[in-house]
Amino acid sequence: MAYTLKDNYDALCEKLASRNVDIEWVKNKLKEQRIELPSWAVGNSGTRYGTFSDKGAAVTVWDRIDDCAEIQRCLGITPLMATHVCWDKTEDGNFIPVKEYAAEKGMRLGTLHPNTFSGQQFRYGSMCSPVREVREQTKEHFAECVRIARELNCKTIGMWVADGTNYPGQDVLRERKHRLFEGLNCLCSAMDSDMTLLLEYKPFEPFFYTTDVNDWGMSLLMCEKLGDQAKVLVDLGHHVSGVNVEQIIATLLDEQKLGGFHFNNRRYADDDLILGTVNPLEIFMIYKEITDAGLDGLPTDITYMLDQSHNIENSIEGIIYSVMNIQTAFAKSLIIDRKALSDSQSNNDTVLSNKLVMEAFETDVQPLIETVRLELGLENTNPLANYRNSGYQKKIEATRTAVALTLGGGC
Ligand code: LRH
Ligand code: MN
Ligand code: MN
Repeated sequence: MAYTLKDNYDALCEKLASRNVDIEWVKNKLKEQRIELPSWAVGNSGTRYGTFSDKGAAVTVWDRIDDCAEIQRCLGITPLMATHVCWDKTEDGNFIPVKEYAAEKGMRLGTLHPNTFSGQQFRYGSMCSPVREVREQTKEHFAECVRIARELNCKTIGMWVADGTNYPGQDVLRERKHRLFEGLNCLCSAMDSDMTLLLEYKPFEPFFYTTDVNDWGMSLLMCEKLGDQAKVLVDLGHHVSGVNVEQIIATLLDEQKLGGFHFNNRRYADDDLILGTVNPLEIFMIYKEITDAGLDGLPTDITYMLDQSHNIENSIEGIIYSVMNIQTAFAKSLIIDRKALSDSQSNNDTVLSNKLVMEAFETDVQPLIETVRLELGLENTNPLANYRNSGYQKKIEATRTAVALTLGGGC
């Protein structure tokens, strides 16, 4: 006799009740979870050596909205599309029709990303450039971005400062730090009081000797100076090998300075791979820190976003699969026997403490997540299968014309 979802769900609930887990609380948390979809993850993307063309890949901003709406239909927890000012406007530079079309498709526009990397003027950086005119242009761009965010009702601005240098002696590093603050301060001061600046860090690339916002320390330092409206954004791919990201998360949560995430997986550098494929323990432990902080009464108002590049896999499938992995990690973080863990930690019982955390990590939470999906009103319990059976892929392959692939140009 085959077990039904209800059988598996009931068995799981029984197990979790014995572990001091409040199942209704867990389900509510899973229902409230939201992940923003970056417009640039649908469509063709690749490496700096080339891009493989996918049949039916999104070409226009309208295609990207359609794809994000389809992803949301399958998942139910991704109603926001994050935008980039260079890429997500009409041909004549308007944003309002983009917002309106998104709304028609049941989507809202999420975090807005200014541009500091695409354009000839950025050879020596943007706000940190030694060239005064470039710094001024960048500040004007920031004012324009705030105006667009207001128009689109976006409350978060995602700032990746691509600036850096390639050679020792190329520029004066302390002066660059001053220019950085001046530029960010200009952006922050232009923002409305209900807007948040999310400051992303990255150790290297596109520059390789120094990067002006190279790690969480620099991002935190700038955010501290900028005030309450500036918070750190952690892109999981933006660390050198071996860094313990969950400890960074714990520190930022404690300082009330964790603003957002760019989710992806890395093996070597900024690989932008599907989340949960390389290191599922990391994302589980990150969510554990967030859940713990929330239970301790700390604010956990965090913007969660994917930032991936689907090079060989179908983008839509890669995104859906990533979000499913995120749901799994989050669910597992919620079912830790925290009472037993607190006791074992008090007794310095190292082995048992780790075992309790791993027990949650190793629990099959799919019956719980599947039940939540049905309670959210989704058509079925498996978003990936839902997409594969929907006919959407066939439709876009038949209706969209492939474009010639080029490497990125100006904005
Ligand atoms: C930089 C980055 C940043 C950009 C995105 C396209 O590596 O992570 O977030 O906006 O990639
Ligand atoms: Mn990123
Ligand atoms: Mn990146």
